[in-house]
Amino acid sequence: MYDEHYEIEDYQKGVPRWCTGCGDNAILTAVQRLCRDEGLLPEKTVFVSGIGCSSRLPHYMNTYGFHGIHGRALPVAEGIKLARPELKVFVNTGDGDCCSIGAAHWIHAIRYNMDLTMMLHDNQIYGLTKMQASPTSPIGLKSNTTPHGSYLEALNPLTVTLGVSNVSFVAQVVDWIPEVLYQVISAAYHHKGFSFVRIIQRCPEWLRKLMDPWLHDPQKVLLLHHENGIEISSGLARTYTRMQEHDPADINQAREIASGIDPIPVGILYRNEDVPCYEDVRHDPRLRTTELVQKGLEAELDKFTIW
Ligand SMILES: Cc1ncc(C[n+]2csc(CCOP(=O)(O)OP(=O)(O)O)c2C)c(N)n1
Ligand code: SF4
Ligand SMILES: [Mg+2]
Repeated sequence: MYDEHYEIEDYQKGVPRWCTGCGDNAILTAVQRLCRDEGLLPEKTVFVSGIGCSSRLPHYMNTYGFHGIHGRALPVAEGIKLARPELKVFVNTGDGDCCSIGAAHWIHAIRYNMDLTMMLHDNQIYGLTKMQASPTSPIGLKSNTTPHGSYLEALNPLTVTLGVSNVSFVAQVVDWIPEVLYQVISAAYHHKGFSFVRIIQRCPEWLRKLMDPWLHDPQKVLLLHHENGIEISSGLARTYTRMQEHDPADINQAREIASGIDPIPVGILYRNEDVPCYEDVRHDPRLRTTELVQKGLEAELDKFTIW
């Protein structure tokens, strides 16, 4: 007998086809590190995605995976979790995949609060289909569908998520601070319930300079710190001096922080461990006693009895 032990290479598969400098590479690295650190069994771990550059992530994981249908990653993941609650299920989705075609599934997934870790790779554009505006594109962005600049204010995925009943975990992070990226994904993984992590992800192919002001000026990042939040190392604190204490239990302050886009708030905005998970409510043993099942079956059969 021996303990199974996995190295990062054991979770790697293939050579990512993302462009050089694409933020998806940083997300993949953080995820593979998490799998190694948590000793996740590849045969008990599933990565589910929709369609988009970001949704290629399951191809690069040596675990189970489901590269699904555009916008439908969440219902697939929910089905997997409901049928096999012992599996660790992750969802990787893009801003088009989640906030546009998949928006209805996103809202209901928050309310169902199933134990899933969701990463929204938000590059503020449709990357795979070559640069169409997405719901999170900034107003005025010139793209193939908005040649004169987009007309609408961007949708804020954080405030939307924080506005839905049963929300239980919301965090935001940027792809270029790997230490925080890892910590936030790890906290999301450890949260029992639906954890929503918005990752501001650079797309150097179509929006090469979009995030440059934030990338080059650490003052444009607001680090959220608290004893129940992420740990801020001395190295991080030297570079990112703009900080705010925020208790992730405080939903009102979370909503206020979430509406800020400059500086970008980074860290855990909200966490509530007490929200029930749908899979637990649904599998409530009190609802499925032998007597109740037998009574139900007899009632059904009685409908066909000829007296
Ligand atoms: C039903 C359907 N409609 C449209 C498409 C075309 N399509 C593929 S990916 C995509 C958008 C991807 O954008 P996003 O989710 O932001 O992912 P990214 O490529 O930026 O990571 C679209 C519109 C499709 N594959 N299926
Ligand atoms: S097009 Fe953008 S999102 Fe897609 S792989 Fe290239 S850099 Fe990444
Ligand atoms: Mg996108």
